[in-house]
Amino acid sequence: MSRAAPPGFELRLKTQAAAAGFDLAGIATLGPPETTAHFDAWLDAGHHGEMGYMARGAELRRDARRPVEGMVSALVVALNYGGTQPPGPVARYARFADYHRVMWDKLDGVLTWVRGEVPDAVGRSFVDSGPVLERDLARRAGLGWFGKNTLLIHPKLGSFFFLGALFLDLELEPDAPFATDHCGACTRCLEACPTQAIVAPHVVDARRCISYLTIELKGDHTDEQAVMVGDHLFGCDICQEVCPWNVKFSRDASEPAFAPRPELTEPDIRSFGSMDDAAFKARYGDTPLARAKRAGMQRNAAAVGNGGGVRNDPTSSHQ
Ligand code: B12
Ligand code: SF4
Repeated sequence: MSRAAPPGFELRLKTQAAAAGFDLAGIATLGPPETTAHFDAWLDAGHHGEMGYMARGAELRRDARRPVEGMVSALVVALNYGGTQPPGPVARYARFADYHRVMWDKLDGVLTWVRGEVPDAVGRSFVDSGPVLERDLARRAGLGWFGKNTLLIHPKLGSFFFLGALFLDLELEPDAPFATDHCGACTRCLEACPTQAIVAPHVVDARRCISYLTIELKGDHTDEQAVMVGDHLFGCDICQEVCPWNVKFSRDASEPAFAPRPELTEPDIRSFGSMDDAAFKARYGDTPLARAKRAGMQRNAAAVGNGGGVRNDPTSSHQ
């Protein structure tokens, strides 16, 4: 059973989120996403590739009240991870320890505060971890618009941030959804993507996306996929790097846990070939690279080593 929150609770909740270090915070009412039709079309087109979990969790994603019974509102947050770093073979979000724990700990801290205010309140944190269309929720909470590269963009922060949500069984006054779209006639991200993965504005075919090919795809690369990977070892930021909103508004991360590690900013790509499981775990076990596992990283390193392609220089033709 959901219940009402005390007067003025919403503002104090967002103040707590800011105190926890989140850069953006807003409140949304849980319910069917406004973008369900886009999600369904994406699935129907097979754009999810081998990410079976996207199709399996589809029914839950079609209504944000379904993943956890009794939840009616969400505090939606964003945490900047720093778009100011130079390009490199590892995407910026993966150059430090895995972000999920950092976000969960902060959200847990906010939930502890909530329980101080409403003692029997129930909450559940989501960080890229559940069957939730996080960008839909974030736009509804007022955090930004859907860029044509599909990233959620905030007009004063760009898009180099993680999203997370604290679902609550409290009835909260929602913030106004982010109503405007600031992409205008720009198409830089579509043009810059070296694999043409943005098949239409707002639509990424994951099967062509370097991020998918180096992180989510299991098994070997086909020759064509190895060429598409180019010199990307893990993830890809090109469609964000070229975005004028990032060029102008990206800032250094203030979260100490997001300080880039040398072995991830300038990795020794050849070292992956001879690495055993124990060495991989010791070096990368607490980082996002663990998701691809040693075998996936060796596959990626081989694709890079074969000179699969030349990195697009996003600054050469678009600035
Ligand atoms: C699956 C997934 C991927 C897949 C598919 C990406 C994709 N575009 O769908 C792959 C592996 C390729 C991927 C890559 C990346 N990802 Co990812 N990913 C997800 C995940 C788990 C689900 C996304 C999803 O639901 N996709 C389905 C499609 C249909 O949804 P969508 O693209 O988000 O589109 C929504 C809207 O744009 C809108 N929409 C769709 N079509 C249209 C058309 C119009 C006209 C309009 C107006 C709207 C609209 O409706 C959709 C549904 O709400 C989310 C976490 C989560 N649970 O939400 C993280 C998430 C989206 N990823 C994230 C990140 C950081 C990345 C990378 C930058 C990582 C990297 N550096 O390599 C890249 C970016 C590549 C890109 N351009 O998307 C962040 C994005 C933060 C942000 N600022 O937006 C998220 C939110 C994780 C997090 N919690 O922080 N990702
Ligand atoms: S590069 Fe241009 S079109 Fe793409 S997301 Fe940024 S503003 Fe929108």
